Amino acid sequence: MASQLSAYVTDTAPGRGSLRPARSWLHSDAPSLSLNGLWRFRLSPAVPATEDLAAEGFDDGGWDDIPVPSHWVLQGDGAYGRPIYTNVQFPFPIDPPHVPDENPTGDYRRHFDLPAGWSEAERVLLRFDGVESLFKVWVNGEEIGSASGSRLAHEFDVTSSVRPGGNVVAVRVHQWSAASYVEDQDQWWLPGIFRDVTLIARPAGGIEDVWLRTGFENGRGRVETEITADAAAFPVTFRLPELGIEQVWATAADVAPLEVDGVEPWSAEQPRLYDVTVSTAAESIALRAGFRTVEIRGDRFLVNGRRVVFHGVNRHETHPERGRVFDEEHAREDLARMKRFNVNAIRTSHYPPHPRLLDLADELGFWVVLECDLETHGFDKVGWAGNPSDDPAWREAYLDRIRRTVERDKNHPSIVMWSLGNEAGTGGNLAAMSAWVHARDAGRPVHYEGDHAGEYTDVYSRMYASVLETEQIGTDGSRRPLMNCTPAQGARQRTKPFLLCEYAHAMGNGPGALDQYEALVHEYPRLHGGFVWEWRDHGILTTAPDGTPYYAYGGDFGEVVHDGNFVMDGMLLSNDVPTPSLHEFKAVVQPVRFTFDGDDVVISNLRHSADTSDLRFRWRVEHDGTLVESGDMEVPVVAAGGSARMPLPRIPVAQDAETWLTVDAVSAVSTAWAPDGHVIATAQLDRSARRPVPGVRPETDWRRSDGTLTLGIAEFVDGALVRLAGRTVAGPRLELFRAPTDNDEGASEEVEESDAGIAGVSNADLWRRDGLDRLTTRRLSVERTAEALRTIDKVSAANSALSVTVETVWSLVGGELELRVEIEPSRGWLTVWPRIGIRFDLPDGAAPVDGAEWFGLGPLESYPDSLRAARTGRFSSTIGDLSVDYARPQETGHRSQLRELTLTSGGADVLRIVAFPDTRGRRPGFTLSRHTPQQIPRAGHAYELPGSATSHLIIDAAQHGLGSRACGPDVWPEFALRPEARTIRLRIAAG
Ligand code: IPT
Repeated sequence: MASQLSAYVTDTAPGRGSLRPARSWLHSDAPSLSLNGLWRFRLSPAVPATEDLAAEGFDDGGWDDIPVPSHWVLQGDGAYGRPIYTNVQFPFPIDPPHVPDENPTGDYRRHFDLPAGWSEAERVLLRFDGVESLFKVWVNGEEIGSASGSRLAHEFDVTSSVRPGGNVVAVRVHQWSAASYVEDQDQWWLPGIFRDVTLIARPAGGIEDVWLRTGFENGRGRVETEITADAAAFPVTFRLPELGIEQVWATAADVAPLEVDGVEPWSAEQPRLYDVTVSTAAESIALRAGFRTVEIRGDRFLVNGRRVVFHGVNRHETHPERGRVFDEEHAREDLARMKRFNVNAIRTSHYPPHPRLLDLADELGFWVVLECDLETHGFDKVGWAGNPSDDPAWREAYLDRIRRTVERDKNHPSIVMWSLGNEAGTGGNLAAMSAWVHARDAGRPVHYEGDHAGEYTDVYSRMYASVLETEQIGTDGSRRPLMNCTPAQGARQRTKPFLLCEYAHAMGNGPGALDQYEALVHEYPRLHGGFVWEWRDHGILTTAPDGTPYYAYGGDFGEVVHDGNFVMDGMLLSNDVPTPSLHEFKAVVQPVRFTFDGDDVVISNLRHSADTSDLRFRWRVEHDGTLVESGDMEVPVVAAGGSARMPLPRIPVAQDAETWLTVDAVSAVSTAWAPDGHVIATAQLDRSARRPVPGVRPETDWRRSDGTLTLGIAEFVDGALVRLAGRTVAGPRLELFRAPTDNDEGASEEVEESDAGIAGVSNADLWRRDGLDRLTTRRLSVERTAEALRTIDKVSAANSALSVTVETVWSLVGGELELRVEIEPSRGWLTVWPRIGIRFDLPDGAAPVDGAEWFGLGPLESYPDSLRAARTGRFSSTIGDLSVDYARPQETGHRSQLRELTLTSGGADVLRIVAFPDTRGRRPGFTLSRHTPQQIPRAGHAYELPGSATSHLIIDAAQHGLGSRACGPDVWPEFALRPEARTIRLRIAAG
């Protein structure tokens, strides 16, 4: 018995028993019965020796109740084990196709009544839309069959096992199986029956399957209908009521393509759908047809004859409480949010989502790359030895997976490409999958990134290619061979459309350089954009020992092997809050662009096919961030790909303030995803009159001093600032450290472009090596004049001969307090620096500093390589809202290009700071936080940060860029901060 069990758990055969062939997930009027709900449940830590659950009269009274669909590790508060997160690593020994005896096994049982009238059904099917990872089914004690393919649908024929009245169904689910070797996606392992279970009555004379293959060419629609039904099911009627089409096909031989006049095409921008029914006397199927033709012409990927640019995201199915259990309302809101942030494409990484998601994608409008449930990444560890992708024993399993993928979702106009899977090496089984797709669906190309040499796929795809490499792919030059390709293979790849199936790793604070990638897409038409990795963090809501709720990542559930917070790499936090990177993405890919040219603005419509008739254009003028005038701009309708040159409104220019014009393109109509007035694109124009920066007053009569004095609102003791405007203050002290971002901690080999990093060593390690997080100070001198105080410090770290000289000059200038700090590194610093700043500590007195108002870039944080979402204006925020709750605490909150800052307490002004640009016009940024850069990295989660009674203000002359090195390229050289001399100059006044 035991050996039989283990054979079944480790068999690579995808299913056995009365499994039906894959077919579309259809909306039919044939009767069905949802078996979702409470089931009886028992978890065993290993595969039980018996199949006692199967017996009809088995007493499951001692079992628990569990909801279906769900993952058992997310139920019962730990009673059924905990989630495991690994990226590439297998959480079990690499011993394919075997899995350990310690194989958590969930037994499920439930009763159901066969609805009256079902005895007339020709067939009764039992459908599972998703079970992780291998399961076996019994009905009324009879073994029905087994299947694997966690994110794929399986239908069993249970006709001869069901009976009128009461029935019992039993399911045994194993967490691990041979299938786990080909389901090694970077995500939580979440076992259980996690999608719907449905009993389906199939009527005699029903429609087994239908496929509407639609096209749109030369202004005409076309639909080719493929019907799978018995001959006796005919006649079949095709109806498209909106266009008055009703076509009856008497026999299967009569089924013919229909040419449809007067249709509007489907696109991600204008997702025009037509209701269709396909019916026999016994059954009617409702479909929503979208007319579009997908085509590759040369190195162009076209839909309806026009080039598509993917402004896409990788979307996993993940929810902080439900895991991969689908929630339609949440998914719809998530997709609506994508639309609001200018996302136009989804790659379903790395498996088919719940089938309803594709209905939503059709309806809301996305270009979808639908990916098969396949990844064998863990074989990388053993040099891909034994990789199932090239092992004939696995061929049928691979083919079964792609058939189930394509057949289930083939009716969706949103799907414009099939993807064989992710990170599964390469091999004959992938080529066989591709051949199967080509034979089955000539209407959509095949994608698989791992086909580096382009032997069996239709598009060229890469992940995390640097900006330089991406540019090289766009050109025809063969100066540098393409990665993993011989020159000939590279030449072949360049004949195909290119896309980045993953880029811009959005882990923690970052990524940078989104705008650089976007610029390439418009320069090189072969480049078709890509899919940011990834849409959202996968945090699981749990509680800290003290009861504080938080979003868990790898290691938080005591996993034996795990990959930490690598699962927190989305543009959306686990609690649905968009991070600044999503705002940056929205700004970078905005489909309408503005170019200012003299007194004109050129408005370009970069959309695929929609004109601008759904938009209106607004403008406003601000003086130092205060609104002075606004209006609407009359813009003629601009066709897709076209542009219009419009005169700018008259701009009142202030002499004593900055003058900025802002133009917005906003929706003029409300849509399924945003109300009218929703901003889709923005640009700003600086029309400020030049104003000189006051010169530095030279001081000459410096004399040594004990440094205890008062200068206006500033009080000093022994050369150290102790109070400002009566409030206790410490500082300024040199701050070169930032709490390392996940990108700063990245140690990829890709550093050649930044020329400051070391391959395989993270910048954060170099900073810690150099002691940037533990700087100490030696005061060299304290001097004063009648109205000024000067200190000179040498700042350096233990066991380092490198240093920075800091000259600090406080002075009264016309009664106003001015601070000038000259920062000058010694020779010999080799790495980049995270920041060049000065820090003030403001301990909480009776009225703690708890907010800021500023004129500068905002409203969100920005960094040198992520500035596009930031605009110049006047903003305010509480101290808490200045920081982003990244899953692992790290650098956050930097606001660039500061002009004026007011620190507030309970809404009242406390200190006002004016920041001057330096002599090269560079402006500082600021950060106001409850924690220092040294405290933040000691916490693995926000709840671990100590309570703080101090506010810390850092004024940075400069910050290092963000880059994408957590998984991809380092910071682009232009935005990398090298040690250099800098000046910070501030005027400070009481609030
Ligand atoms: C890439 C994976 O395809 C994706 O699933 C995810 O793990 C991502 O990395 C990192 O978050 S593969 C990697 C080798 C680039």
